[in-house]
Amino acid sequence: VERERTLAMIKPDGLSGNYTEKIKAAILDSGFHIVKETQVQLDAERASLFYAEHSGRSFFDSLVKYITSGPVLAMVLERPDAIAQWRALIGPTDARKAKTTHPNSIRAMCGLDSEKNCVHGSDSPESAAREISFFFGDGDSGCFLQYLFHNSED
Ligand code: YYY
Ligand code: MG
Repeated sequence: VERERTLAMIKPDGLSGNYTEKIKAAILDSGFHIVKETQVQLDAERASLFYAEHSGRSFFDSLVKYITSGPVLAMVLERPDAIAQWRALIGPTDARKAKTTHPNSIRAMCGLDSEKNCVHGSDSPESAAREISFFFGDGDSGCFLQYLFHNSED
């Protein structure tokens, strides 16, 4: 089976709640390799870019506020079928639902509700490629680096 990469992110409540080691243990126990990681503080502009597909949704402003409320830890995970396997490990979007239907999932362990759900996972090969280059790409492909570059010219 071909190896695949996905973008995982521990959200601010996951970091502030000291769940990082538990989440990493679950990742490694499930056969993923952590290929790259970076801890960054997103601002509203970069957070809005990351969640661009949700702009206009009722929860968008609140989501941006939450995801910028503290640093996030982005990781590139690799294993066969990584995208689907990581989605399965984190559980459903609504952490309240996760606690009843997927009690062993990461969102059941450290999430709170449908917004504060402590972790992110790419949902397709296209979003995995976009999200990995958002955090780790260089030059034109990296939104984070592009943003820094943009600002340094002001
Ligand atoms: O991919 P996933 O994170 O499981 O859910 P999405 O439907 O892509 O939504 C992205 C993000 O938006 C979700 O993790 C929390 C937030 N959100 C929300 O605050 N309220 C909702 N009703 C749905 C999503
Ligand atoms: Mg999603």
